[in-house]
Amino acid sequence: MYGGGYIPEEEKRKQQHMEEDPAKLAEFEARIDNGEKIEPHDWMPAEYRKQLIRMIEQHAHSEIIGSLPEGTWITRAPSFKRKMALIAKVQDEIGHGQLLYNAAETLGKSREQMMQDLLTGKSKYSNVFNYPAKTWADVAVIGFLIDAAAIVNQVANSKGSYGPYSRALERICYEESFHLKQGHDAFVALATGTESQRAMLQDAVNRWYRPIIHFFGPSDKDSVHTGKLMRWKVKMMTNDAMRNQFLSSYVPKVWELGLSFPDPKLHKDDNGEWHFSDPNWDEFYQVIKGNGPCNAERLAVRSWVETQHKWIREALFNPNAKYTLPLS
Ligand code: BYC
Repeated sequence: MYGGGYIPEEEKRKQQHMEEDPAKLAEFEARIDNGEKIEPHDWMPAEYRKQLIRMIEQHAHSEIIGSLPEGTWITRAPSFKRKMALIAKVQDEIGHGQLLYNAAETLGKSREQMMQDLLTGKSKYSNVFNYPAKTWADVAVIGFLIDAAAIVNQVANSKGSYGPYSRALERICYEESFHLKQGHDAFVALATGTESQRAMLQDAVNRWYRPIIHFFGPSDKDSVHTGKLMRWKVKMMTNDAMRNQFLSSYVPKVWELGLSFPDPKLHKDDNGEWHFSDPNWDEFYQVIKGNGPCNAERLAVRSWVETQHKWIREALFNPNAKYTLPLS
């Protein structure tokens, strides 16, 4: 349903051979215009395949790297209830990575290659996970505002044309809605707590504001892929439209709690469009190139896990392995 199979080499060659065929391309685009889903064995242009692999792979990496900032707070959660919720959430995020790697694999790139490209820095993942989670309030901001931003993006992408990606996202969005509730609950608890809890939360909101603005990608005029991706319904909203939807839904909720954003220019005009100060796109490009505050640490952790668990993968994939049957 979500994927989980490779396209045979012969099939891939056949598809690549046919992709120059204008009649095939017209037929493909007519299916997209018609709102049909494209499935792994259907003909698709090589560029559509390439773009999907890029985006789904980045998304999968974001889920597993994204679990690290919150994951470091499991042992330090302020109560048993919060600890249980956080464990479940982090586990869900890893599951999302699993679903998305499956979906990307249906397009012909192996999981081993994807992991390799993550570790060597060839593949990107979301900018936001390269910032530190310094206090418990950061966990509340991630769970509320980053998950909210992710939902805006993922609900839009789930309506897209590639079957395995859109089905995986539908399921992911159900789970993300729970994450958002737990993030909101933790956020409200701090916002309505003691003076020092409110100050801790305000500090976290101040630090995450810019990375969240960056989360939706460069402004439409600087976006490289949006045009093509929207034509083929891989992306269903532009970066600016998603950012605007997020700001409309969530800025008022933060303001209602008496908190602020560190941007005097942040406001909505009469046409419903949000305006904000220049969010320093140089910082964004530095972070996604690997030069953010935590990029090296995130990849070092992932790399350590990959090495530590090598023996498990080898054991699982060893065709000569003898398995011990359970005794009862
Ligand atoms: N971070 O042409 P553009 C989660 C790159 S995890 C890094 O506009 P596009 C969660 C972009 O890749 C959910 N890079 O790109 C998990 C491109 O570079 P390349 C994460 C970014 O694809 C755990 C260049 O900038 N969500 O929620 O049209 C705990 C030009 O951009 C970013 C996804 O992954 C970024 N933020 O649109 C809690 C969603 N933005 O590849 C929560 C899937 C842009 O040419 N992805 N770049 O070298 C998408 O929907 C789209 O790829 C984007 C960007 C809207 C992000």
